[in-house]
Amino acid sequence: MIQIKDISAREILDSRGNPTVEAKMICSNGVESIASVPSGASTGRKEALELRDKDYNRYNGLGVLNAVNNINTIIRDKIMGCELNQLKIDQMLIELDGTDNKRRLGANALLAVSLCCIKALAKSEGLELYEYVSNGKVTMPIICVNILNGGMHSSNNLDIQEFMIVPVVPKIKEKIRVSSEVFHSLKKVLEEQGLSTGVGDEGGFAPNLAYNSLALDLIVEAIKRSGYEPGKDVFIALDVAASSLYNKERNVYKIDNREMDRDELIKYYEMLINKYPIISIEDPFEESDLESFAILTKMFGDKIMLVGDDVFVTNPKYLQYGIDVGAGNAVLIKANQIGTVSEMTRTILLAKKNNYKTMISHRSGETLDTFIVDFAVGLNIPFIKTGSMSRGERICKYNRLMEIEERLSKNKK
Ligand code: 2PG
Ligand code: MG
Repeated sequence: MIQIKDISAREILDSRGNPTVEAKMICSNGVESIASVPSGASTGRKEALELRDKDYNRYNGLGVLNAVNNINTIIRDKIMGCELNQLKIDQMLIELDGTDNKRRLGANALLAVSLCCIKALAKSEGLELYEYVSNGKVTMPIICVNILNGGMHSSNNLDIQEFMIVPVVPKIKEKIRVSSEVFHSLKKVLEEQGLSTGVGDEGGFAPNLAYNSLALDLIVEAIKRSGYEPGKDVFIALDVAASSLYNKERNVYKIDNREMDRDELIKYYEMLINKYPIISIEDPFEESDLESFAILTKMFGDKIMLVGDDVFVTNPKYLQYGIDVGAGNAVLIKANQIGTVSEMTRTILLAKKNNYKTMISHRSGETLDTFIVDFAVGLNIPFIKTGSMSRGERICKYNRLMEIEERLSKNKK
């Protein structure tokens, strides 16, 4: 039996320069593993709690010393000497925390430990992480590449948070090449129009534009300029992150400086879907409005993917509510929304059982940890979104995807 010999944590910085948790585990067989936890900006209200110190003398209150300390004391005391077993350790963490949203120890503390566990298990068997989590079958995912940033991920005037391109050429290497080419074409298109080519939190360009759908025109132009056909070689996916556009008092959404009620917003989506090669829309309504989400799914669910992020928060309970009323046909998977690998896996299984597609996702605040890529491949998650074709914390995921593809093709020979 492999035992956990030690676990320790430290405060590191994420890609926005904010503190986050890194943990290191040492096992009785000499295996060591390290994991770090990403952090969101447009978070769902029902996400597991990311424990922040709220000590405004440090990092504007965003320090994670309490979460780190929870690993170094409470969690360490509990799991030292325990069997290295994912389900058992995750269950122990959940019980040790004892709250419904991980607010005592922090989902950031729990996830760091849970990830160390699964990485240590893989290493102990001499396997890559994607091999370890796989049940024998592996799939290279379709990539959704966020080349234009708005919403809470940049300080420009775009309301829609993510404008992603989805190349459908075979092979990851080709998908990444096409994405990079379109990204660079988009830069030229923006430059020609005197628009900013500075990037947002996820590495996509973040220009001010006269209206949101102009972003789609520019992207279509960039796809064509790169020699590809929009709607054939390259499609478009959006994350509206509509909770951040919603005015609760007035029950309206604000897009292009215009207030829209639910029906107007549905018409707006209908226009976008008819005019542009859109294959996926994430969080089209604010996170508690399952009814509107279900209406949109009924209208367009057989044509495009309707992905729930803030509305389901990778939680089987909330996903089940959605399934019951037919809201969405896909779920975004973010491990830190729920806090442990086992719970994340449960959500994936529930989605698969109910024919909901899954898309694994980075967070807008990222680290160099590439675990989402290995989970995508090993758990056969058909879609991954992990940012733009710039910024090291995004690129390392694409490089890992190419590395895995190379490994898999060598294995076949
Ligand atoms: C999202 C994510 C990732 P954040 O809304 O899907 O792109 O953003 O990490 O800020 O929640
Ligand atoms: Mg989202």
